Amino acid sequence: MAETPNTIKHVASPLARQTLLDSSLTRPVAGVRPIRLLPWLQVVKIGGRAIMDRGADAILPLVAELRALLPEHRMLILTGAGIRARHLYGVGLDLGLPVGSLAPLAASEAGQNGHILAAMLAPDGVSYVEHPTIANQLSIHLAAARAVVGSAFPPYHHHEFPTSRIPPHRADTGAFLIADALGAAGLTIVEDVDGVHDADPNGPDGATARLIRETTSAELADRAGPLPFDRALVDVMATARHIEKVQVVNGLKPGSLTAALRGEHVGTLIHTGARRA
Ligand code: GWN
Ligand code: ATP
Repeated sequence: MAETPNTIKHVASPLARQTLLDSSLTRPVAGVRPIRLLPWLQVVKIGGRAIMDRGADAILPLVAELRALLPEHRMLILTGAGIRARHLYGVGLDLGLPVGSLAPLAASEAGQNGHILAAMLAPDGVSYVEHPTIANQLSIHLAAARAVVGSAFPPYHHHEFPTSRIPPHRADTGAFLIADALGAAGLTIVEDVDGVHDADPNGPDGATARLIRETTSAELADRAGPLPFDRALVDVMATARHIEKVQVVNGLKPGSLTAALRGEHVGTLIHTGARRA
């Protein structure tokens, strides 16, 4: 009787016979640059505390600006969590809740701000879309509308890293991770300050704080002191695959976001670790 070849049982894979733990073995396969899924997409992160918590005075002019940008750009607008999450951290930490319990609760506040912003843009065809929709169905939604709104928080939930008691991966990090994963054209972070300063402009040394017009994620990693975004953003910028620079702009100054999306240098430009192909 002829021998039955058993090759059909094997799936050819360059990674089949080696450990995934040795990067010198995986690099020929895993070291290639990923494709850009949505290269025409502009991601815009709107500060929860910096913009949304200020209410109508800050939100309405920004809504008008976003509305005017719709014919020009296709956007994923992501909102941060703001003051309600800070209150939640206070209560939760007082009770001793672990970071993995706090992360999804804070994330829901970012979602609430997104629902508010999307409601204001509803007459323009803009809707809030859920995390799973952003992950899997963004393209069809952006074929139907020029922009959508979502939560900027990453859904790490109970898997949040226990490196600190406050969730280290918050809205700025989440916005960057999704922008880089989608291979978006850019990320603009909308704050209530003109950009990154050498000290907190609203802190004790605020009077002498100077704007840093251009910097790198490596320089920011070496800089002690607070930043206008989560520190984890600096880490994820270092290993970025697509997003080469991020601009931080002042959303309280009308026209700043528009200028940034047109490629003008109006705030702080931060160069990441990603290199042009
Ligand atoms: O609830 O406002 O998405 O888009 O991180 O998870 O905590 O969830 O646990 O699709 O999946 O509160 O319910 O909530 O903000 O995150 O969402 O209305 O499973 O559309 O159900 O990854 O919105 O919410 O908070 O973003 O950031 O139902 Mo909300 Mo958020 Mo809605 Mo979403 Mo989380 Mo879902 Mo989710 Mo949960
Ligand atoms: P979220 O979206 O998570 O609610 P946010 O982006 O709206 O947050 P903050 O996290 O409060 O807002 O960050 C903005 C604030 O960061 C500024 O108002 C400023 O006072 C402060 N800040 C701290 N350090 C700096 C710095 N080095 N340069 C500029 N601003 C800084």
